[in-house]
Order: sequence, then structure tokens, then C-alpha cells
Amino acid sequence: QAAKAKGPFTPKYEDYQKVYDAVAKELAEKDEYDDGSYGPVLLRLAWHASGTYDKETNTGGSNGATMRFAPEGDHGANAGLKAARDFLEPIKQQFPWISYSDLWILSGVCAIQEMQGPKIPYRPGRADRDLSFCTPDGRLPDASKDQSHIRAIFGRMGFNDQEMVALSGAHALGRCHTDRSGYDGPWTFSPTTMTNDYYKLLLEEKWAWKKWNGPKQFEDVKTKSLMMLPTDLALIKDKSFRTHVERYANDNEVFFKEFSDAVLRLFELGVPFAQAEDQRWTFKSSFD
Ligand code: CCH
Repeated sequence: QAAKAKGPFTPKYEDYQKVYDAVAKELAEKDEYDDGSYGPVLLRLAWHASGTYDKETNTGGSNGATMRFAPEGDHGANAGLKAARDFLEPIKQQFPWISYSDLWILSGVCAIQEMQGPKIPYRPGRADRDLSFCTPDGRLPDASKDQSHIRAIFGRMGFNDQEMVALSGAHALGRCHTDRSGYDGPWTFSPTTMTNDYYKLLLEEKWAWKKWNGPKQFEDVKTKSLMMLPTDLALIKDKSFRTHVERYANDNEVFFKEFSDAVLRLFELGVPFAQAEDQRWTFKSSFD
């Protein structure tokens, strides 16, 4: 009898865990970047890949990784994300079987977990698509706007108020760069560790307009070393948003749980999975 023909390689949980481990290793080793970690910019890449989703037309979202191409890669909102894509290129070469779109999201999951955030369950199934699937400009939020804009943009993806506030807690991480968005500075004092500090600082600090020639942003009156965007302050000006800011400021566990649920949903928008919802995987972190 002839030997059973070897089918195409079907990667399993263990194979994706290997990719996770490779991203985590690079994150730990390349600690000269920015505040000492590529974690925040990797998370931003995963978010901007996903946040183009439109529930009416079921277009956009993380399936496709169309940000690799112009025009999407050149959209103003995506300025600076090449750093994240370049970081991941050697890992894509090492694991050629994974799609860019699955890799970007897996890296977002890895970034959150490695920066001591909650576990984010994951399932693969995203397929790369060509540039004809690029989304139109203007689907991602504009930081100069108010709560009605936040509701319009995240409502288009299908999120409610509570989820919008939970997702915004990602701004505990990373910073604004003048050569990317035009804004400047970090939101918290620990921009490479996931905490609920973003909400605490929003409520506890006094925020005033920064006096400078750049775009309108806030700075904390006390140290003038932290920043908030107009869209960040909208979360405490709006009554409904504010109740959730208060809940998350008061309880990091509640924040982690609801952040994990909302991010999981964000990362899956518009993806035609073969793997069932109850078959998601949770990856081991480097420190587990
Ligand atoms: Fe954000 N974000 N974001 N953000 N963001 C920026 C940076 C990060 C808005 C605007 C900006 C989310 C929601 C919003 C991250 C994650 C998330 C910057 C600075 C702007 C501007 C970019 C630069 O200059 O490098 C606006 C507006 C909204 C909603 O209204 C959501 C949701 C997430 C993830 C779940 C992360 C992380 C960063 C830091 C990136 C870095 O390079 O440090």
C-alpha cells in the first residue's frame, strides 16, 4: 500500500504558540525602541487593522492585512505603523505559513499579555487579501473630535458605550509622536505596562490645554509630562462614558475582564472563521 500522501501543513495551537513565543522574544530583545518596547505600536497595528470594520457593508476589519498596501498604509491615521510591520517581517519569514493578518492580531494579543495585561483568547483564520480590499480613508477615529464622533466611529463597528470606554484604556500604553500623529507625549507614567492608570489619571489629575504650536491637546497641570487627546477627555465629559471610566478606575480586575472581551471582539470583526467560538486558544505568556 502506498504511503499516505502528506497533505498541506495544518498548523495547530502549538505552532501558533511558537509564533507567540518568537514575538515575545523579539519584544524582550529589542528594548531600545521608544519607551523600551515595541509592545504599544504592535497593539496599535492590530487595532488599526481591525478598526476599519463597517458592520453595514461587512467590509474592513483584520481579515486581509490590506494596510500593507497604498492607499491604506498611507492613510494619515496609520502614520508610524511601518515600524510595527517591519518589526514583524523577520517573524513572518520564520513562519511563512501564517498570514500577515493572523500574525498582526496574534502580535497584538502577545503585546497585551507581555505588557502584563489580561489574556486575550485568539483564533486564526484570517486570509491576506490584495489592495483592491483597502478601506477608504476616514474610518479610524480623529483625536480632535468629541463624544459624538467616538460613538459614530465605534458604533459603525458595532460597539456600545461600555466597550468604547474599555477599549480606550489601551491608552495606558504607548505615546503620541509628533512625527506621526502630530500629538506629543504619553498618557501614563508606565507606558509599557498595562494598568487602569489611564482612567485614574483622567479622573484624578487636572487637565489643561497645552500651550504650544501643535494640535490641540491636554497636559496634566501638576507635572506637565502627561497628555490627553480631546477624544480622551470626552470620556469624562460625557455622562454615560464617565460611569464606565469610574468603574474601571475603581477596579482593575473589572477593567481587565471587560477590556479582554472588547479587544477579542475588535480583533475578530469581519473575519469568516472556520474555528468555532468555543475553540479559541489562550497563549502562555513568557512569564507564566
Ligand atoms: Fe489610540 N492613538 N486612539 N487607541 N493608540 C494613539 C496611540 C495609540 C486614538 C488616537 C491615537 C484606541 C483608540 C483611539 C493605541 C491603542 C488604541 C495616537 C498617537 C493617537 C493620535 C499615535 C502616534 O503619534 O504615534 C483615538 C482618537 C482613539 C479613539 O477615539 C484604541 C481603541 C486602541 C486599542 C485598543 C496605542 C497602543 C497607542 C500607542 C502607540 C505607540 O506607538 O506608542
